[in-house]
Amino acid sequence: MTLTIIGRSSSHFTRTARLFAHELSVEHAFRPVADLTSRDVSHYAGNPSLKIPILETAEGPWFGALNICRELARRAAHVPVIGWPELLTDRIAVNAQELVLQGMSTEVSLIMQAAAQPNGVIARESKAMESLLNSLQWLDAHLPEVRARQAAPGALSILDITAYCFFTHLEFREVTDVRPYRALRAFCDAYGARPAAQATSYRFDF
Ligand SMILES: N[C@@H](CCC(=O)N[C@@H](CS)C(=O)NCC(=O)O)C(=O)O
Repeated sequence: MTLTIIGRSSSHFTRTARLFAHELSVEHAFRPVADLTSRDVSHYAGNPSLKIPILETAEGPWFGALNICRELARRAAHVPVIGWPELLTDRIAVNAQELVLQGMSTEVSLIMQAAAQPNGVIARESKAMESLLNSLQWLDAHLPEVRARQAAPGALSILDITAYCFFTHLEFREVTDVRPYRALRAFCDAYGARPAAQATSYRFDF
């Protein structure tokens, strides 16, 4: 059975898994979920949380972007040095990873809440938005120093991948004006040159 990533080309958690698969040259298919408001578990390859991405394998589904990355690494023929979140020990680096993953989840909540409103507008005055903007400011100030002090320079870093997928998604979904975050922009411009980033650019599947 072909490995299949189920998700959406417009989803940052899906892109994390797909970008990682490309980096590791793991052959896989991609199947988009048509409607993220669906409450039918079968539309999410059996994921009871009704979330994407899912990795479909002969043994069954794997739920969640980072679990998928770990399973892809176990199946890859050649595995580079990988900067997994649990290997980060520096306080600023682990805080950066936390803020990126939490920011991705906060963004999902804002977008899903907006989709449930008749006007479809993102709640810009909400605490969730303030959390997101505070986190972006913090990341803009700290990500460059974290990246400069990486324990394993040149490793395929989950912090880099998730930060890239997170920040570029804010721009893609027009969640906020990203122009003030110059360090994050510079990082994404450089990271976006990677073939795996270019092969997974955001778009709406339907
Ligand atoms: N913990 C999950 C979170 C995945 C997630 O929030 N995915 C979003 C799309 S990027 C989703 O399924 N949204 C639909 C919803 O929240 O109902 C992971 O790490 O993959």
